[in-house]
Amino acid sequence: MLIRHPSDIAPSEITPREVYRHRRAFLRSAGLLAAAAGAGGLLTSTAPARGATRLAGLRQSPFSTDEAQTPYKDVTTYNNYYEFGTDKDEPADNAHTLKTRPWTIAIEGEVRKAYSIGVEELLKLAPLEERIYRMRCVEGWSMVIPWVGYSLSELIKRAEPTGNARFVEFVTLADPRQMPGLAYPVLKWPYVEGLRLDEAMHPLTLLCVGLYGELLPNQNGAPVRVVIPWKYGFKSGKSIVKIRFTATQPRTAWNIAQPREYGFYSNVNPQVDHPRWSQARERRIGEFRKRPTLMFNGYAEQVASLYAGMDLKKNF
Ligand SMILES: Nc1nc2c(c(=O)[nH]1)N[C@H]1C(S)=C(S)[C@@H](COP(=O)(O)O)O[C@H]1N2
Ligand SMILES: [Mo]
Repeated sequence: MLIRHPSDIAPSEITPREVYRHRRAFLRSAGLLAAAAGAGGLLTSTAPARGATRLAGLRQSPFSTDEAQTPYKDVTTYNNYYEFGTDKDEPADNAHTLKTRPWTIAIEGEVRKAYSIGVEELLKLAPLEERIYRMRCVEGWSMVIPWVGYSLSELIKRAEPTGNARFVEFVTLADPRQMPGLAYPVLKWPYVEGLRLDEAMHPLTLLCVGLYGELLPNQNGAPVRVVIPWKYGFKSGKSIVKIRFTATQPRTAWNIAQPREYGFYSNVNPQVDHPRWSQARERRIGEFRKRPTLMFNGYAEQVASLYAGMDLKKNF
């Protein structure tokens, strides 16, 4: 088998024929896994219905937008989660093989108190809030999603980062038995993302465990992901297993794949085009006419000060 180095293959190079072949492989492995899981597997092969575990007593957040929310159906069937396939509908079809319990996140690196925390404990670490955020994908579409979670800073402060900690790396699950997409070198697995420590500590940065008042569906990154609403969607890593504090800037999956196209910061910026397309406008899912993209995705008032004095064209 010819193994191409991940940096040699950009997602844009994947031809429809290759995608088709990959999809057949996905269906085959997903089918086997569904059968092994018993009758439950039969029910999960279609698009999800609402009915995941409801999260009670959510606080409303002052950070929420009052814009119209993207329908649940679109939020949960139009996804990027390449570990389950590169087509938008594949994560919803395939992610039922993701096993989200038990689940622990390891918090380590430049911290005084490294610790591991299970997902049940994580759900109780701080009061859960509903945060209705605008989300902007680098591909040019956007959604408004009622996430559930609390500020990531709650988790970080318990670790007591040392004076050397300047960045945070998010490592996500990479298990080929659960994730058929790992068979293809579309990205360097595991999918890794990162933030500067002050970005990670910003109150808008959400440790996310749910949406639409329920636990996260697998295709949206169950059981726990981050959501950084002023950055392009790919910064918001799904199904996180490790949070590592570092002195140096982490290498990230998209930056490794295409360094000219995806920088470390990836702040939503209508004035900085992607090398292959404009970022000035976006299509809100469900709308026909494109709307202008806002600086920092409309969160400039809250986050612009993080980048004071920085050249945002260089630090794209
Ligand atoms: N592990 C992992 N996280 C990921 C991705 C991925 O492929 N793998 N895709 C990213 C991209 S490009 C986007 S736009 C968002 C989409 O999140 P959503 O499907 O919940 O809207 O997830 C991000 N997080
Ligand atoms: Mo994205």
